Amino acid sequence: MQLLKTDTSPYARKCRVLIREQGLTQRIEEIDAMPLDNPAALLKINPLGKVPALIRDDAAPLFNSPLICEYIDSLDSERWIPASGTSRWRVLRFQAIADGMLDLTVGRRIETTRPEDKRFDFWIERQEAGIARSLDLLESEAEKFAGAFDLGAMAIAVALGYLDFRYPESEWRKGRDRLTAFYDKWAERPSFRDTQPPAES
Ligand SMILES: N[C@@H](CCC(=O)N[C@@H](CS)C(=O)NCC(=O)O)C(=O)O
Repeated sequence: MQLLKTDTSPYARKCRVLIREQGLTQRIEEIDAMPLDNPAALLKINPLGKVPALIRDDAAPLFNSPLICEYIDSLDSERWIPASGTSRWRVLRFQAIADGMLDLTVGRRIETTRPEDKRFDFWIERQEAGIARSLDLLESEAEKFAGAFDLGAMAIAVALGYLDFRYPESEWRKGRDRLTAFYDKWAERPSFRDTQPPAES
C-alpha cells in the first residue's frame, strides 16, 4: 500500500505516527505528493486533491485522516481506536478536537500568509480564539488522555507539534503545565521524532 503525504501535513503525520507505532512501515510505503502541484497520482485517487490519501492493494483508495487511521488501526491487533464503548467515544472526541485545532491552525496560516491587503483580521482572531479555547479545554481534561497511547492522545500531540511549527506565537505551553508534560513525553517517541516536520518549509 502507499500513503500519499507531505512532510509538513499534520493530518498525514497522524497516519505516519500510527504506521510506525503499529510496525507497518514495511506494508505501507510513503510517497511525497504536494497537493498544490495537483499531482496526477493524487487527483486520480482523491478528487478532493488533499493529503493524506491511502492507496490500498485490493480495495478503493481512502482519504481523510480519521478514516485512514481507522483503517490502519484495523490492520493490527494492538488497537489505538477502541472498537466500542465509552473509551471509543473518548478517543474519537479527542481526535475531533485535535483535528479541529489543526483546521483552525491551517486556516490561520493561510490567512496570515496572504498579502496584507487581503488578510481578514476577523478570521485570524476567530481562529486564534478557537485554538486558545481548545487548549484550555485540553489542559482542564488532561487526566483523561495524558497517560494514554491511543489515537486521541496522539492526535492532540500532533496538533501541539503543529502549533510549534506554524503558530509558535500561540505560546501554548504558558500556564498549561499538564499539556506541556504530556507533549514532552510524546516528543521523545521514535514515531514522533521520525515524523517531525522539516525546520525550513
Ligand atoms: N480533513 C482532512 C484534511 C486534509 C488536508 O486539509 N490536507 C492538506 C495538507 S495539510 C491539503 O492537502 N491541502 C491541500 C488543499 O486544501 O488543496 C484530513 O484529516 O485528512
